[in-house]
Amino acid sequence: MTGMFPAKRGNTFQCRGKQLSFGEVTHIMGILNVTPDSFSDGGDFLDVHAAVAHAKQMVAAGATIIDVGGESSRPGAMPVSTAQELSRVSPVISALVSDAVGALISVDTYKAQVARHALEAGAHLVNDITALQGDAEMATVVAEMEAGVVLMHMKGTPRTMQRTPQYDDVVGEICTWLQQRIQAAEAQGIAPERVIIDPGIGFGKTTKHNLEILKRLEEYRGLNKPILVGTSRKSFIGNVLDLPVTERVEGSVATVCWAIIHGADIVRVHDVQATVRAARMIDALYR
Ligand code: 7PM
Repeated sequence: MTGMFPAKRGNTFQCRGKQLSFGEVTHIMGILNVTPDSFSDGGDFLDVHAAVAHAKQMVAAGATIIDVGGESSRPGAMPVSTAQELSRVSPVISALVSDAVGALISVDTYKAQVARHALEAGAHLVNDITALQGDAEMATVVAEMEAGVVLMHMKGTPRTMQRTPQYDDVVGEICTWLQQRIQAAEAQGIAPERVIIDPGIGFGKTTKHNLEILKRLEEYRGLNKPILVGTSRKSFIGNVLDLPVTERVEGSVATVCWAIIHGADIVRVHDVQATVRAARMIDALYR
């Protein structure tokens, strides 16, 4: 087994009265986008019931974390206001909490005020694609609320990140960067056991970079934090397979299987049922 590192067993992530243990199984984070329906014209039409139903379906299929997001981090996407983002995510988080859906609830935001309200409404962790650098107050909010945090690597901003990203050593540079972000988080009072790391597949990386990150994923184990990987339906899969976003389920599942064997603890996905079935099988073979 040298060179391969199954997640350290018995490591427990604790936040806001909930816990997740790593090493025994792969945790599936289901993506719940609560951006307005593209069929509604102009106004912020949000179907809270549909979002909650989708979350419940993902939990029934085996997701243990639901990642609720109100702003698209799509390359080139325009930012939305704090008020707008909150009006999208709050009702959904409140409904998931009051329905005791069971999964941990993650809020996908880099805005401290959105995070604070979401955590007050009952969310457990913050998925911050800026790794606490998008808002000076975010670290304080996470620390004070005793929430978990995902520190994701991104080169540039969602608007600019895909303009010819360059690295000398993509894996080494991301490792060093994540180490610095872990230190900064802990220095700002976030408990070490509430930190999750993520190499940020697709965020300022070419297809070649994304493949290299996955090939050498075990190098991130040295940082001693649970590793989250988000490959689901991303364009590097489309580039390898020459398939549109609607046809990337198998490619996505393949990357999840690979990622588990190379050290992922959590995978962030759209297609929960297919991913859970594949992950349970790889867990049985590998862990
Ligand atoms: C267009 C491109 C739309 C990319 C949406 C995306 C990650 C994430 C996203 C990830 C963590 C998506 C992405 N990706 N958060 N948020 N890790 N922690 O496919 O890889 O949802 S946005």
